[in-house]
Amino acid sequence: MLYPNMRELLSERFALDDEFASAVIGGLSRPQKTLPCRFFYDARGSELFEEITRLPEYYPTRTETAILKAHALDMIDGLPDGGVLVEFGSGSSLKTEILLQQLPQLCAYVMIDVSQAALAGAKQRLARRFPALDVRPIVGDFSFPVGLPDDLRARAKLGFFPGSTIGNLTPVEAVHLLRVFRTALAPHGRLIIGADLKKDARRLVLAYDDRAGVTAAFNLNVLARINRELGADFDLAAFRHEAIYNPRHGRIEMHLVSQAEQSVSLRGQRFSFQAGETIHTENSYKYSIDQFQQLARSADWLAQRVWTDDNALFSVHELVAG
Ligand code: AVJ
Repeated sequence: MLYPNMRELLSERFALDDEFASAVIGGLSRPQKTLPCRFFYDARGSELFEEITRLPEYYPTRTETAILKAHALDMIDGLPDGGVLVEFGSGSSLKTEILLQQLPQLCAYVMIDVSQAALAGAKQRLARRFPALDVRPIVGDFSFPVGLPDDLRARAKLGFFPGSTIGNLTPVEAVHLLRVFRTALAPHGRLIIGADLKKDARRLVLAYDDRAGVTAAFNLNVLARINRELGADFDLAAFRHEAIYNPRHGRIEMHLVSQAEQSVSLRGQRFSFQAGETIHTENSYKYSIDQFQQLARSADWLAQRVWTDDNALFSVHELVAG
């Protein structure tokens, strides 16, 4: 069957360009300039993110991986033999292997990602490691309702959404996404989802403003991408990375701060910056366990078990469709 999704249908280069261009122009036209954080992940940006996950200051990836390793058996005990594991935004599927190791009777692993290349690479690696596993890649944006393959639709399903990617969304958007997942996993779906925990603001800021400057390079890279792909003339040296904790919203915000009064041209339009004006490039919401369980309830999920590390840095939640 055909999986209806925008990116597959619009995979012509010009159409993707158009989506990128209109999002950038729209974002830079607002009073508080913004850029959607999904545009960080071009080839260079994905490389820089991989580097971030290995930084001493960036605790989420290694902490979540340790939680998954310690509790994988518990996490998958709700999935009967012949069930389906569905991962939203699977990327390289590295964390998934921790669960797959414990799932010998799995019927299929459905991996959904916008990157055809990432899916192909992951499929190859999984074929070697788990030769009996039925791997079903779906190229698509997981934030649109995803139709699962017909033959798997009636199977028991366990969703997997690690990485605290949910934190990039506002709470309203997060509730919407959790509803989309509930529909994709229906009936009787379960979801294992990672969420970064609230903690000391200094520790949070350091995780997003590392000493080696990798996160700064990651943030600035989006301007290089706009220059290259949309022909803009951002002077990268005239912008500075900034990460702040916004306690009112309970989120880390990343900004690019204009170091001088300047203007940038893009597709025949000029965008002016005052000295000190920022482009807001990312939010990363932090939830206490209670807050996250409440968010899940707002999307008609029942919060069941939750696993954390000894230092209460990160949480992995089990949600069951209510
Ligand atoms: C991929 C969304 C989990 O918010 O921590 C890391 C992205 N940005 N450093 C996060 C990110 C800057 C990351 N997520």
